[in-house]
Amino acid sequence: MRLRALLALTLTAAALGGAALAWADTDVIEDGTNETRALRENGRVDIVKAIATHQGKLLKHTVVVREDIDPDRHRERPLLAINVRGNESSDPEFLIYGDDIFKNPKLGKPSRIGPAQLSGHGRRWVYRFDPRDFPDRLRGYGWAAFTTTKKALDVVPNNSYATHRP
Ligand SMILES: [Ca+2]
Ligand SMILES: [Ca+2]
Repeated sequence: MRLRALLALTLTAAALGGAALAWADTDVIEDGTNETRALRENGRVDIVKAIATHQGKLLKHTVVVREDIDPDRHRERPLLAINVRGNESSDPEFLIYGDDIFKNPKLGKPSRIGPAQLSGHGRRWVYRFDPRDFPDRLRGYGWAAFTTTKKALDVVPNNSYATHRP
């Protein structure tokens, strides 16, 4: 009897936890550190964690790296890949970098479709953007954060997109 009660309690807690998460709709993706030599040598581009959440009507994506960033090093800014079509391994249809959202066509160059807001402080970069700036708005979407410099590359999540709902 006691065991059953305990089990019920655990299940309730799990259900509540799930509900709270669904309500907050926050994805937190942890990443390894020092994965490659280049990432070992430059902790400013070694992603530790990537988070997708909301701020009012805006989407907020935070990228935490291993060492304090230097906001003036533009090449070390993280990018966000946004996937709205195709499977987990398909190319992203949109890219967000710095102050801009780009459409990423299969052929040809990316073209700007709207504004993004990037701020950086300590070990965090924070992107804010409006899902209404995307064609057909942005409903459920896959996302991945990545850094890419001459030597280093770090992608989070590693081999797929995380799914987020505005
Ligand atoms: Ca990493
Ligand atoms: Ca795609």
